[in-house]
Amino acid sequence: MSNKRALIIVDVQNDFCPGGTLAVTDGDQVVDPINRLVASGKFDVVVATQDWHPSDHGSFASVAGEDVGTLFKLNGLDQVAWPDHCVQGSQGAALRDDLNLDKVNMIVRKGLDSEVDSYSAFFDNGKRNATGLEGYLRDLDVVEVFVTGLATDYCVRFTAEDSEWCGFNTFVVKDATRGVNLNPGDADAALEALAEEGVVITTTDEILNS
Ligand code: VGL
Ligand code: ZN
Repeated sequence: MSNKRALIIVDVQNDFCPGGTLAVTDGDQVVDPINRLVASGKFDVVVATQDWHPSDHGSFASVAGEDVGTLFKLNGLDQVAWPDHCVQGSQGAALRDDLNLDKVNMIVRKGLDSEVDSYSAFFDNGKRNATGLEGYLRDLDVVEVFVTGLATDYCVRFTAEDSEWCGFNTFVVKDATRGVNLNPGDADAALEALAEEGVVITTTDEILNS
């Protein structure tokens, strides 16, 4: 069985880029390295994810009656109150149109259940439901998973942690991610935590030159 490699492009959506409702600083800067990775031919499988919320999603500050950025409990789970973002079918939820989607094999939509947030491409935040991505990658004999996209401190982090938990050899491509940084340093702290958990932090150049 060969060591297949998957590239996961997390939530490179308009709302997480400058001009969006939950804009990540320089979020659009991940597109170029991701396109270079896609074009490199070094990945057997390419998966893109979309945060895909109903307009009454429980993580929205407007729905929860909380101020944006505050921490509250959503069905027993810690939850940050976010601005409305990535509402199903909206322009904000669309993938960036400069992202090269030609080689994308599968698109995972997550966060559809109003009652629970879903940062990871694999499971919701309570690990109650799976998206099917784990089985999809296993069926294709994927061994290595490379995670890119937005945001380092939320969906990239949770996706990488779950990938590692599923037993895939997991990498985060640092320069192909950007963080929300609700608190200064959150993105760097996320990368440090991931490294301690066994995720390899790498760069686009390192991959392209290997
Ligand atoms: C994300 C906050 C809320 C992300 C999604 O893609 O990192 N962050 N929903
Ligand atoms: Zn969301």
